[in-house]
Amino acid sequence: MSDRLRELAEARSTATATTAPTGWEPGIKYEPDGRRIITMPAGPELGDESTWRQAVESLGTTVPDGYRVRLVEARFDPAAWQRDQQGDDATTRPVWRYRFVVEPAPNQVDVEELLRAARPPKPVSKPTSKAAFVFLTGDLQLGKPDGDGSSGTVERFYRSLDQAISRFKALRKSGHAGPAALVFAGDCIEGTQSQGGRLVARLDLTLTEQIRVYRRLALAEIQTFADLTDDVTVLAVPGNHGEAMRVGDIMASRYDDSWDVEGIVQVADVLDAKGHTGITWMFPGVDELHVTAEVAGTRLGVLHGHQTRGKLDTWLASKALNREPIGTCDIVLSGHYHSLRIEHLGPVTHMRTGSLDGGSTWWQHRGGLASPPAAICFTTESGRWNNLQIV
Ligand SMILES: [Mn+2]
Repeated sequence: MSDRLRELAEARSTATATTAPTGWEPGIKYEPDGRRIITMPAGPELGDESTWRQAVESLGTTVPDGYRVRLVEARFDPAAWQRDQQGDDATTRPVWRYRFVVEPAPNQVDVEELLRAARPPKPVSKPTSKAAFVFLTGDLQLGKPDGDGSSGTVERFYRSLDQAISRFKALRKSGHAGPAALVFAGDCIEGTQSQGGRLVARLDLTLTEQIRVYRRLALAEIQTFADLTDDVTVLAVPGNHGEAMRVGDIMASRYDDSWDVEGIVQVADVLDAKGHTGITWMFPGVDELHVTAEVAGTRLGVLHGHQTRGKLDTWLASKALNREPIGTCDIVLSGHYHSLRIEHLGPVTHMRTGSLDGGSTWWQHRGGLASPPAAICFTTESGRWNNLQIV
């Protein structure tokens, strides 16, 4: 690299083109929009992108923070007249001419960046308890502007996550928790499909921004727990707001075609690529809306809740009658209604998380009550639960 740099510096300081084709006169042109077009003097061939900046700066211009150097044109001249030093005879030799633009760098948000944010697994100490710590969040509706909007939602999520992590650390230390189950109960983004698409006029994040923020929040959560225990199960289900496509305000795709799930699948892919092969990922099957998993000997069922139309008990009874696994769960976890509920339905415990969004202006105008935000954590083993905390 230093050789390359020296070569570049020398070329800039000693070689001066005696003639330049029209339009290739060396110089810096300042554009009204802040960009600079830089036409380099003839010189040797430049290397990759890393050499462009030095080449441009050798002309005495600087590349400000947040700007990039982009190559816009290169031209090879096989027999240009060159004079190496003042007073020397000019000779012909092959040269390159380059034109660069110095311009604001776009905000690059891509999988590469996500991969850099993701870390390989760390060694963790052996758990002292078989009981699993469960952390349930839902209804972030990222992109929804109501109340303090998406920025408030992100603050609330991190506050709940921090409390959950502190709780998990304390329970682990005191021998009351080992594995972790992280549950995403749906409606994590506001989406663009609900309410006949009318909500797009109010969004404070675009659809891709909603998904990007969601997957980064999920990455922060899952990675933090994966740093603390080598036994992590992640469960995610579709909500109504996460539906990928509606036509005429009715779901027009498969039931599993959901951004609520896809956001977590993206995190799964990234963490897999980073070597986190020990995480168990539980997503609904084809055309399914709910998921079940056995965690520490407890049968957990997760659904968003919109499919029950407010009658979870009869919905579960039908599932039991139909001999579907969620009808025989010990604990059922849900969201959707934006208000906390913990209830016994016979032998089953139903825990419904509150929302983490900024409230609902629509609901309040209808005379609805605004419940406090909430996420839930508890421990479970062999069908029973303990250590419930609202965070
Ligand atoms: Mn919902």
